[in-house]
Parts: sequence; C-alpha cells; structure tokens
Amino acid sequence: MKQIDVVNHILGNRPRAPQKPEASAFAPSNIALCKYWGKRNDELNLPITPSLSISLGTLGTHTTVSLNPAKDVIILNDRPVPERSRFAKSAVTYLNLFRPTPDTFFLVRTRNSVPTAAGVASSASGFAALALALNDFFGWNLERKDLSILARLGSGSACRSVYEGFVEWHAGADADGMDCYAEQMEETWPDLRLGLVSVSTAPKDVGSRSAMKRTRRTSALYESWPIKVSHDMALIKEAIRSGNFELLGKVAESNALAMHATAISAWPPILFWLPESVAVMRKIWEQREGGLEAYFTMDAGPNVKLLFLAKDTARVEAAFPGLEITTPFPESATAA
Ligand code: 2P0
Repeated sequence: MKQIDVVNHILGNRPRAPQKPEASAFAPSNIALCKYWGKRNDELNLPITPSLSISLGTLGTHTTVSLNPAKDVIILNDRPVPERSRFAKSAVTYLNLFRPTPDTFFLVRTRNSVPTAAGVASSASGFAALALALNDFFGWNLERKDLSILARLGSGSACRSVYEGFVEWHAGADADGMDCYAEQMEETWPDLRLGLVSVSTAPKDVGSRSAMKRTRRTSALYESWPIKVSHDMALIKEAIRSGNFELLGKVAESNALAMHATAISAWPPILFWLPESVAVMRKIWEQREGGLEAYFTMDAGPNVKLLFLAKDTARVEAAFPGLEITTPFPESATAA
C-alpha cells in the first residue's frame, strides 16, 4: 500500500481542484508523554505502539497555501527554503500527493511560533498545519480522524498535532493504516505547564526517523518497549483522568528514559544526550529531592522538557533560568 492509495481512499470523489485563492491553518506542536518509537510500516508511518501527547496551545505552525506558477516555493519564517534542503524536499514529496495535475505548483508560506532554540520538533505541527490548510484550500471538509491520517503520511507524530490538549494516537492493526489515527481526550489540565530547556540548537547526528529504525532493528531492549508502552499508556490515562500529577510526571519521565535506553543500546549506539542534558536531568532530581514537583521528558535530541504545575512556576524559573514556559491549555481553549 502506497501513500497515494491512502490519499485516494480518503479523498474519494472530493474536489481535486482548489476552491479558493488561498487557505490558512494553525496546528500546535506536541510533546509525547508516552513516546512513539518504532514503525510497523515505514511508507505509511504506522507505529508499533500507541502514544499519547500534549499539544502546546498557541505554540506551533501557521501555514498558508496557494498556487504558484512553474514550481513549488516553500517560505519558512519569511525566507524561501532552498529547493535542495531536506525541509523543502519533504514538503514537495508531500504536496505530490495532492497535486491536481503534474504541472500545478504550490506556494506554501509557513511560520513557526515555536522558538527554534526551544528544541521542539516542527515537523509534527508543520505537516498537521499543511494537511489542515490543504483541506480548506480544496474544500474537502474531512473529519479530524481523516485529517489525522493525512497528516501522519507527512510525519508520524503530525497525526497528533491536528488536535489540542491531550491526544492519543491509536496504533491500529490494519495494513492500510485506516485504523491508525489520533483522537483528542476530553480532559483538560489548565494548571499544567511545560518548560523548554534549550541545551543545543545544533542539527542532530541522527534524525528520529533513522534512529527509530536502527533501534528497532538492532537493540535487544526494543522487545521490551511495547510492554513498557502498554503499561505507561494505562497509567498516564489514569493520571490525566484523576488529576494525579505525580503519577503523570513519573510515568512520562520513566517512559522517556526507557525510549532513550533502547536507542543507547542500538548498534551503532544512538545517544541523544549532551553533558548539559545530563546536568539538567540531575538538577531536576536534586530539585525533586528538595520538594519541587517537576519531572522531565526528552525526545530525539539533547533538549529537556520540564513538566510542572502553575503553582511552582517561580521555583522552576529560579532553578532553570531562561527556560521557555508554555501553557498547553490557554484560557481560550479551556473556557468551555
Ligand atoms: C514522539 N518522536 O512521540 C517521538 C519521541 C521522537 C521521539 O515522534 O518518521 O518525526 O516522521 O514518523 O514523527 C519524532 O518522529 O517521525 C517523534 P516520522 P517523527 O514525539
């Protein structure tokens, strides 16, 4: 099954020509509390396990799509992206799935409200915003589940970024991935805060796509990962439902460390941490000993994300000067 077959299945006889001159959309970034790590299908980005994330409120990607003569042009934060860059190539490959004719081209203007120094992946919010903008541009009126599937074709974790708040990505079992999509959980947690501690903005040695592949193929620890995830998914859901922050923090931190353990035990080994990452982890443990309720999670890079509650903001800021604090449930989103 190819990506284009999934697109054709979802779009059916919906319009393939633009219905308006341009369309815009926003999608939030997301941070996984229970990680996506390993695929059962590389072409369709179908994961081996489910995962669960929190969207970052107003931090994410704004994207506007229109048509362009002669070639695709991708503008990121007001600057044209070089055609040969990995960023432009992956966007063009994705746009190929939706081109009305081979000689129809797109202008994609995209802007990240996530500070690039924060170490939050923009591919998830980027592909989610692009899928949402295309839905409006072509007038497809797709439901979120289908938009989640289309976003997944760009980048697995993008399927979680078509929603706000807590989001569960179902792993599914079908070969075509039609049962592999994300859904928003009902619960909100207005006091929850996420702090981004930037350790390095240098490009990674190994991207998450190849890292998860290598880990799955070579790490003896990988066979324990699905078992860990099934426990952690249940515990995180319980923590969210009961508002048990200690449980949420413990499980999220333990899940991230388990993911990193599988990567470290791959061959060649994949160690995303820098000495400064370890220093931040140790500092959190030290602070926790001192009574601060703060936990961390880390993704496929050296930066550290802190989980804490609004009441502890001043203490966290004092311990980690310069960290970027985000509010996953801003007032407007939680008013209802
Ligand atoms: C996550 N990561 O759950 C995990 C934790 C990185 C570490 O989702 O190949 O960019 O495009 O499906 O979505 C990053 O992986 O990978 C990721 P692809 P993606 O957030």
